[in-house]
Amino acid sequence: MTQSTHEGTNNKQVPTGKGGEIHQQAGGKNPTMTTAQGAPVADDQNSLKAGARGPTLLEDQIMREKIFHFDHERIPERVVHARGYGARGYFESYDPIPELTKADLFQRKGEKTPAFVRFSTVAGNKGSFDLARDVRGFAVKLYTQEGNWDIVGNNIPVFFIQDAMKFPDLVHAVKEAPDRAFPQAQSAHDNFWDFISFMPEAMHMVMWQMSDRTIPRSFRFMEGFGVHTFRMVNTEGQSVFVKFHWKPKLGMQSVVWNEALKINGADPDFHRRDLWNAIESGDFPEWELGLQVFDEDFAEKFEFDVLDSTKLIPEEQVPIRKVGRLVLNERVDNFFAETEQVAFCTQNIVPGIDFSNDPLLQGRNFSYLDTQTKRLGGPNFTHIPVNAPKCPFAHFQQDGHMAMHNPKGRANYEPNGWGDNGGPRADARKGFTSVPVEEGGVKQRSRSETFADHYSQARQFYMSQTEVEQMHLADALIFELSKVETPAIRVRMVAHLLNVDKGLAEKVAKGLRIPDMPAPAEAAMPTRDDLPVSDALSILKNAPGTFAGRKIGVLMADGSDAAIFNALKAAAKKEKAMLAVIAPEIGGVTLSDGSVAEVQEKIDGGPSVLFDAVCLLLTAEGAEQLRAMPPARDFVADAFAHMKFIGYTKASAPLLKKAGVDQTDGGCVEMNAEADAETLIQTCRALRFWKRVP
Ligand code: HDE
Repeated sequence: MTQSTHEGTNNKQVPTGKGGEIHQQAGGKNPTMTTAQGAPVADDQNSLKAGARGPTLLEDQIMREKIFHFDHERIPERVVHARGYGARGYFESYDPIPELTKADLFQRKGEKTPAFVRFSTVAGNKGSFDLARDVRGFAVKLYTQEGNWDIVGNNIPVFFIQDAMKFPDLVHAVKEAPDRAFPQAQSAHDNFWDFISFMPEAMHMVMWQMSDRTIPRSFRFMEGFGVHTFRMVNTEGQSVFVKFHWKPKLGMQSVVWNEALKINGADPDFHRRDLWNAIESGDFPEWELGLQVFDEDFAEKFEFDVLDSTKLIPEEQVPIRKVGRLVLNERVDNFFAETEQVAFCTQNIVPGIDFSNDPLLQGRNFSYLDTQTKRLGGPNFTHIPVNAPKCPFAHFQQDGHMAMHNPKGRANYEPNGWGDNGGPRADARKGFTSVPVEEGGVKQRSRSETFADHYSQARQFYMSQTEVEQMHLADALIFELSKVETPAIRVRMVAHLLNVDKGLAEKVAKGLRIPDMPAPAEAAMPTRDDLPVSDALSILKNAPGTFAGRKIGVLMADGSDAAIFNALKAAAKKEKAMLAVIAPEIGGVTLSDGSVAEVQEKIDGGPSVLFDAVCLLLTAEGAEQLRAMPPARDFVADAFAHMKFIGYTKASAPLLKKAGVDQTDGGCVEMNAEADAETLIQTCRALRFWKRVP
């Protein structure tokens, strides 16, 4: 029998053979280096040779072991969501819901359940850049007292396809083309749009994908969704349907596309660095868990099929009930041990939670277990600390590659007659039972007719966006389709857009210079025009009204005003925002009072795209010095073009002018005195000065 309590997620302890007892890995500051077998090493610099200039000897067991291990360091990257970043934390229940579910983590107010979260992009390889226009994975592992529950979600509440059978095609289409192995980490290419143009069911997701949701400012500022309809069941056996939502405490925020392109060059690790730094500085990212709960009656009445993952239920129709919060408060000790080896499986549910018949979910329940076996090398990936439950577990599974928890005693089967030594027994009262739904039907390969409306919610999403967001969405489509080399694909996409919104289709057609408007794509059902606007679908309509968690970049040079700088630092701190100094050299700037301010970025490496707002705190000499530097001009020009709030001293005018900002506007705050620091930070609460949009 394998029975254990979990030993924690850090990997400092390694098991040895005899009896499975644990020996500490050598600790201390500078322990004697050993081989993997524990033999002390005398020389780690030179291999064993026959003479100083002679051939290296095969006998050198130490070098052979070292290189052998290095040769085997890589494991296959995830087939999708390869690039990701994880952190530890906890879920805290603050509104127990025993009436809805018997899931143990929801029973007691204030109880904390350990969690591991991994955010990811989908299409790019492990080494790709963070600001790809892409869906973000939002996968949460909750180590409950009744087993691990994985909510393997995305930052978008719907998906491209309705049936898991199409997933390999979707992924093949979006990833690099097999012949040329490019483009990397992007959907702006022929294969992707060719596939999509034949998949009307993808149009709702395409609206989300082309919106600013796919270029989040950071993981901390995005929502998460379980996507599928799940079930919850209480101790009485009563069951309801549920959809899971994660709502970021700091509100949502995205970058603009031109910014994203530049961030990828300036800091390809922008998102992972942001998460690492936030946790390191004690500014722990936080989300609330919201539930949309509904019953069979609602499911019957709802305009769309709740089993169709290309549809959502507007929050206005089924309001969200917040039941707890997720806090990320610990970085991993080792990226590979935890973030790379964490194995999320949609099949990991606990008593009180159950699946629905969503065909996408059903397919995923096979895929995740299967893929972990390949990726992590065998069936024992649950023995890896990050994947092991933190509650007691007991079963008769045994052996296999790298088995760490091995049976003790004689019993490894049941039923057995070994009494108290006979090991675990199933418990019908406590154990997982499926909701006893009656199912039946003719075996068939088909798509339910209730899945047939492909355009109505796409339209509802588009109509629910602000004017700025609609413009971004149209621009994104034009950008992506401009990268498509085959004109017929562009035309097919415009034909679909005609079923979403005529105005949108016309804008895109104009942006692509399509001379003749095609006929609308053939639709299984006409687009509904009566779905009400849902404000919850917009980012900008839900502006957080705070600059907390954001970062202001202050451009300075020798002589910059010390009093204003100190006031700005204080105002940012009060707002719980961050501040970075950018200067011509990294070694510091001497301020007006002779003090020296630390510099975080040299101007070449700290473009304004890395900050949410900027301030030009310059004297006339400083402005003159920076005016001559192209990166300083880009710093200002980009901040202005990206609708950022800009603080500036009057003396900065020559730099502003050189950067093409002839006229300041309502998004620019003049910095004459200390009090202006507070004004600037308060102004930044609006995050962008959208009125500047041309
Ligand atoms: Fe995934 N998906 N997926 N997916 N997915 C994987 O599992 C798959 C889908 C999602 O940080 C893989 O461990 C199929 C929807 C996330 O480790 C793989 C289908 C949603 C992650 C897989 C879907 C997701 C994955 C690749 C269609 C949002 C990263 C590596 C039926 C609800 C988890 C791995 C992490 C990863 C299969 C569709 C989210 C191959 C077959 C819908 C967040 O198993």
